[in-house]
Amino acid sequence: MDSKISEEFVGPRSEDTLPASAAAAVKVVIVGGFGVGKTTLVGSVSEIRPLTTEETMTQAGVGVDDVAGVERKTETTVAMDFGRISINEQLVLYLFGTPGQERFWFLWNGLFEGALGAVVLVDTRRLEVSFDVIGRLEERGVPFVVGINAFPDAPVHPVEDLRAALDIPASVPMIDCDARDRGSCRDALMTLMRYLHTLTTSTPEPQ
Ligand SMILES: Nc1nc2c(ncn2[C@@H]2O[C@H](COP(=O)(O)OP(=O)(O)O)[C@@H](O)[C@H]2O)c(=O)[nH]1
Ligand SMILES: [Mg+2]
Repeated sequence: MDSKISEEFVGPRSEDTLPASAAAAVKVVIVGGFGVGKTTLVGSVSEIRPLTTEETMTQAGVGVDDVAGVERKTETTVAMDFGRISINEQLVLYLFGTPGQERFWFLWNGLFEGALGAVVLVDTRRLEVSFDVIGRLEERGVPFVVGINAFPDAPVHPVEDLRAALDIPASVPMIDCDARDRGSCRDALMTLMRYLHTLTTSTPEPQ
């Protein structure tokens, strides 16, 4: 990442400066259907002012974006969210939130380039909005973990029921996650990092 570019985006804040010890930068993508909390998550954990391309939803989205269950949502992400979090002195994650709406899927190619993994956010009131996104990650072979975002009026299901409903393999971590809570989002990202680590250290299945 060109630091000059991010300075332009975020302005001169002292925490924008990466520690000299930062040795590894990892790209992580935050995905999920419309209104599941992607922009909220990036905003909660980012140590730089997140870049977001949130726009007031216009008439153009009427009948195209499914707002059932998120009627109070008045803004939508038109291109992406971008943030940064330092996991420790050496490891920095760059977070890219991708729009869930199908009409933005052409952006996926660019956004997934070089990404090591993804966090899929789901809203238990509307699981179906994340189905397609999960299918696309599986097609591309992008490793992911699932964050079950806690909306107050959302039905609580045992995680194994959610796993079955979303058809998520037993090996893929599923965790509770409150997109508004920094610690909770950080835990979700740590779960992804640990999962990626197990994938690189586990022996491949015999062919
Ligand atoms: N109660 C609650 N509301 C949330 C949570 N995450 C997001 N929201 C709200 O849900 C709406 C959609 O979130 P947003 O981050 O814009 O979704 P996106 O379309 O996935 O980027 C916003 O009004 C958020 O304030 C959460 O964990 N709990
Ligand atoms: Mg958004």
